[in-house]
Amino acid sequence: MRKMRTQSAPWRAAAVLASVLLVGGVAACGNSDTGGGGSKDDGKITMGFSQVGAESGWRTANTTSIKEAAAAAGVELKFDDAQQKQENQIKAIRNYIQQKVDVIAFSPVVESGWDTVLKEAKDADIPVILTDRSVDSADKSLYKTFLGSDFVKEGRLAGEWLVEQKKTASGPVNIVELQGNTGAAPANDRKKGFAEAIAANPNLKVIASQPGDFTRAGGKQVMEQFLKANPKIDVLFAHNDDMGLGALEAITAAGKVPGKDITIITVDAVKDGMQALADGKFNFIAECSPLLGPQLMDLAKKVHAGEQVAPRIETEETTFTQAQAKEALPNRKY
Ligand code: GZL
Repeated sequence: MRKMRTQSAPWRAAAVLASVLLVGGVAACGNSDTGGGGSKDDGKITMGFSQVGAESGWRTANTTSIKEAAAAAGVELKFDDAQQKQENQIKAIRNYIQQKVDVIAFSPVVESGWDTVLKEAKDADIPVILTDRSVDSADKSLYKTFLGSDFVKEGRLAGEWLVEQKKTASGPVNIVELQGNTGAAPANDRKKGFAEAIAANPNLKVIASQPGDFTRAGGKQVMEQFLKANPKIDVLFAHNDDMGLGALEAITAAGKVPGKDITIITVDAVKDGMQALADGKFNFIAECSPLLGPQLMDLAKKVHAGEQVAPRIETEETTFTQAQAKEALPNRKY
């Protein structure tokens, strides 16, 4: 049997280091052969998530839901806040492709301009899930599924409630509208649904409609302009609670009573909005649930495993009057 040559200590250390690096290298190569690249041997999947920003109470609740659900599901989450800029989301998605994550999920800040980067993800064999907001890409193979709300329905429910409330109005009912950020799916679709619904009563007229970017500051600033330019405003339709809450400050500062002098309808039903509704400052809210985290993690595991998933998964939502808000508030999760 050949006598093993004992090596000196430095040579032995070098040999150990070389073997460790070799094994490590094989493991890394092995990972890159598993398609997504992010999978660890422990079976955990890695998700790269690009979030719109932190513009509203809804967004904060949505981020919390995603982070908590990832932890509960054992999904390794890489999270990026795009500060409401599409170029930041595109940069984050490209980073996730470079890092070879297993799944990419994101809430597109606007509907258009995604085809190039989504094609890069497809070419890298990384499945993409759209959550909350959708894109207008004609090529539906660029993403596996959409998980979120029907924004047109939310706008329609808001409009239908107003039509019912104003069915006995004899003269014009002047409506001002605070839109979400320009080009965003919820802004485009809520505007569409609301307009379709109020067409039932020709007395209902949108006399001004501007973006308030889904923020309280934006809602306050634009409402101040509306109040200066329009002596008679009967209704405010805000695409989210936060812009409605910002508008409250402007309405009160103008010496008007919100919820009475000006009927206020919003969307989301976050806690602060529901409190304003229960307090009589808002009149109606169409719910938009931010609690998408658990469903998103289930979908991520399915698409990573190559399972077929439905192309569109809509969340269950309802609406609230002032009385219903008083009743629901104690049990609201967000
Ligand atoms: C809707 C979501 C919207 C919320 C706003 O799903 O994209 O963005 O309605 C949020 O509060 O800013």
